[in-house]
Amino acid sequence: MTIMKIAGAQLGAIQKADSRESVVIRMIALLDEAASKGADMVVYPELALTTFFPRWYMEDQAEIDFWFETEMPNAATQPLFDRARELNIAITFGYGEKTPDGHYYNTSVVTDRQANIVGKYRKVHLPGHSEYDTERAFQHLEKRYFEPGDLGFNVWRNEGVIMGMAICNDRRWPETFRCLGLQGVELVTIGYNTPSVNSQMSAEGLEKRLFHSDLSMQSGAYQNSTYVVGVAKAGNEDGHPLMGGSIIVDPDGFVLARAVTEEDELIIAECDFSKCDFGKKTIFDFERHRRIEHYGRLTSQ
Ligand code: CDT
Repeated sequence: MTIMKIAGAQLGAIQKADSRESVVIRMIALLDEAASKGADMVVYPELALTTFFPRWYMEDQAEIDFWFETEMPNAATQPLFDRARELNIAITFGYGEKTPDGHYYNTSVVTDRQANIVGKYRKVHLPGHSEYDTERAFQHLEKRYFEPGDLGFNVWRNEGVIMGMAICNDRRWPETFRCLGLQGVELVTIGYNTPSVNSQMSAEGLEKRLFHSDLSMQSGAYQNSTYVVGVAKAGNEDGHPLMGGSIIVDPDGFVLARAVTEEDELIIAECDFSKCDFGKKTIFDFERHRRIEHYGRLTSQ
């Protein structure tokens, strides 16, 4: 039976001019707060080290490369890894990854409590567009700067728990959760940067956007009998608002903790992973109840 205290470290806005070093100081402050509350693991957002740069249209490759990390840990993030090791806390966070052979991904990593990277995920569902779109109120150029992840949806047994990762838009797709659920996942960690307004529908407000975020993560948790921790980068980044709404969800789909600000904010909950067993053995016993002979369309079109 594994019980872990899991914290979500929501980050407030990161401006374009903010250095990675200044963000890491904020991440360490949240890590210290998590330690003081007895956390075993801290979950940070998508692209945690920088502003949400895909909102900016860029053509110059050197300018684009500035936003990507070529190794992890690196000089800027080593203090975060060092502090996590000192505090004996596992962490997961997202960043732009440029590989040695020149591929670009929206990536997250997870560590064990000794700060060893034990898992890596590259975002599969890239929203937005690849060329400048004059019809939108603002740009969302993930398809320009990233390739779809090439690693698939994997799980890792880390600190006694079966963990999987997803990134932002992935949370809106039941396939994400089911791929992880089929591997017995008990904890899905998700970082996100979600604009507070819809660039293509100005009438869509924050309330609906928060609802859709909750709906996606609560249903993913319930339908796969897993904990889900979704953590935002929030606040006003250079005039562009990102919503908060970070939550920790239990395997019944109930919200155990919720962020109430759009700033740096820690949420925390005790997660008893034995609570994943009941759903996995009963209503969501995939082996007994799924009818895969009728699911062919899911992968053929
Ligand atoms: N970062 C990210 O994936 N954000 C998207 C916004 C989609 S709008 C083009 C999200 O699903 O929250």
